[in-house]
Amino acid sequence: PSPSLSTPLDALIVGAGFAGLYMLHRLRGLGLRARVFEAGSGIGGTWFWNRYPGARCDVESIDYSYSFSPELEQEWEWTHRYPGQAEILRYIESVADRFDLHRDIRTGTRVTAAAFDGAEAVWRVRTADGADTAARHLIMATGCLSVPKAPEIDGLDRFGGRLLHTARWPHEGADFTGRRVAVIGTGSSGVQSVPVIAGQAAALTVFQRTANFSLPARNAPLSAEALAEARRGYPERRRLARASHTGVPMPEPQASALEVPAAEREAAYRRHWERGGLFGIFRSYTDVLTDAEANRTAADFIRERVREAVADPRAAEALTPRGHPFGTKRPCLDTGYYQAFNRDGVDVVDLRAEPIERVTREGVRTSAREYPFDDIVLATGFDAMTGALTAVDLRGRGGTGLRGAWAGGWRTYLGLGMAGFPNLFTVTGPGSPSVLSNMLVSIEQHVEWIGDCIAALRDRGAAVIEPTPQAQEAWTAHVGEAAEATLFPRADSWYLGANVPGKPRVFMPYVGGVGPYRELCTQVAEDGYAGFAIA
Ligand code: NA7
Repeated sequence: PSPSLSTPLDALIVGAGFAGLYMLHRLRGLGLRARVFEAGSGIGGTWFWNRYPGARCDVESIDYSYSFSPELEQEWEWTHRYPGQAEILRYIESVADRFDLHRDIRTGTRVTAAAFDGAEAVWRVRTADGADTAARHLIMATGCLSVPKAPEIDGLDRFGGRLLHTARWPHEGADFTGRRVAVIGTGSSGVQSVPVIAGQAAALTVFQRTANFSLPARNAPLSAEALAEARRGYPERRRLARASHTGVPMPEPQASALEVPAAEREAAYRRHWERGGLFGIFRSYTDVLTDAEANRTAADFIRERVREAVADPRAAEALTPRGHPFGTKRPCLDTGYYQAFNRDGVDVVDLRAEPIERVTREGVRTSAREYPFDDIVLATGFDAMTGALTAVDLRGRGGTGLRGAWAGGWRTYLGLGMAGFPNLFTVTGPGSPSVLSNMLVSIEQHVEWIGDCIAALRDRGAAVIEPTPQAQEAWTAHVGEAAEATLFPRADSWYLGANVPGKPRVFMPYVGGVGPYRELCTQVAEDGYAGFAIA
C-alpha cells in the first residue's frame, strides 16, 4: 500500500538542525505525531555541513544554546567563549540522544516537492527516493544559510587541483601543508578559515571582492568559574536575551553616537574592541545602523584598527572596508584575520582592481596575471533565507507554486507562513528577525509559537490555518519599510539578495528586533491568531 494512504502524520518537519530538532521535541511534548526528514547523512544542519578550518559560532556558547531544558543548561560543559563547529555538533548530537529524537528522524532523505491536498487537508511530501508521505502540517526548518551559492566564475570545472567549498567541507578534513592555496570570498567563512589555512599552507592568496568589517572575537577557554556563574545567571540571562534587540543579553543603547563627546565614543568603541564580540560596537549607540554620520564614527574606528594590524600598507589599503556602512553586510568575528596577512606568503588580491577572468587548469587568471594553485577554497556564501524554501517545489492551494508566488520577492506573514499555503510553517523565514539575531533565540521563539498554534487548532477541532492575503501584504510591506529606515539598503548584501544573480532585491530579515517581534507574535496568538484564516 502507498504510504500516503496510511494515517497522515500530524507534522512533517524538514531539516534536522537546531530548529527541526527542537520542533520535533516540542510537538512530541504536545502529544503530536511528527517526523523529521533531513537531506544530510547526519543531523546538525549548518554545523553538519560547515566543517571548514576555523568554523566557529560568533555568538557566545552560553547564549547560542537551547534554553528549553534547565537540566541541559546546567549539565552541558561549554569549553570556550565561542564554540567551534565540532563542539556544537557534539552538543546537537547529545541533545538528540538525551531527548531520544533519532527514532523520528530520517537522514539521507531530501524533500524535493510538497503539494497541499485541499480535499483531505494534508500535505503530500515527495522525497528524492520517489516516496510520498502525508502530513497535516509541513514545517520548513531548512535554515537561512543552507544552500551554498556557486560563484559565477568561468572555468571552475577545469581546475586541475583540489576545489573545496567551505559549506561542503570533506568530513575527513583537508590538509594544506606545503600547498599553494587560494581562498575566494571574505565573509565569515573566508575570514574564519584564512588564519588557520595561513598557518599550514606554503602560500595563501585571498581573493577579495568586498573588504568586510571584521571584529576580534577574543575567544578563550571558558573557566570553571565563568561557566558556573553563567549557569547561576541563566534565568535572568535568557529573559534579557528574549527581550533584547539581537537575542543576546546586553544593555540596550540609549544615546545617539553624535550626542556624546568624541573621546567618550572612542573609549566605548575601544572597550568593545578589547572585550571582543559581534554586537558591542553597533549596539553602543541607538543610531549606528540608521544614521550615516553615526555609522561613520564606528566605521572609522574599525578602519584605524585594520591599518594598525596590517604591516604592509598595500595590503592594509586593500583590506580596509570602504564600500558599505559598517554592519550593513554581516560583519565577521575573527581570530587573527588581519594579522594573518603579516605572514610570509600570505597576500590579498583586490578583485575590484584586478577581477578574476577565469579559473584555469593551473589556477586563477585575473586581468593582471595568472596565479598557480594546488587548492581553491570557495567561501562564496549562500542563497540566503529564501534559497532553501524555493529549492523545494512547494505547491499550495490550487497548485500555486511558491517559486512563482515569490518571483517578484518573498511574501510572508511574520516570516511564519504564506497566504495560499495552508498548514505550512517556516522557522525563521524571511520577514522574521532570523539572521539579524542570535539564531537560537529566534528558533526557539518560532518553534514554540508554531507548536502552540498547531495544538490550538487541534483543541478547536480546526483543520486548516493560513495567513490572509491582507495580513501578508501588510507585514511584507512593514518589513520593507522598517529596513528602508536603516542604512541596510545601502549595501549589496545577501540580506537583500544582491549576491545571487537574478534574485529579486528585497530585504529579507525583519530589523524590528527580537523582543518587539516576539511580543507581536504573542499578541497575534492571544488575539485568536489575528491575520490568519482558520477553518
Ligand atoms: P558571505 O557572507 O555571503 O560571504 C561570501 C563572500 O564571497 C563575500 O566576500 C563575497 O563578496 C564573496 N563572493 C561571492 N561570490 C563571489 C565571486 N563570484 N567572486 C568573488 N567573490 C565572491 O558567506 P559566508 O559563508 O562567509 O558567511 C555566511 C554567514 O555565515 C555569515 O554572515 C554568518 O552569519 C555566518 P561580496 O561581499 O558579495 O562582494
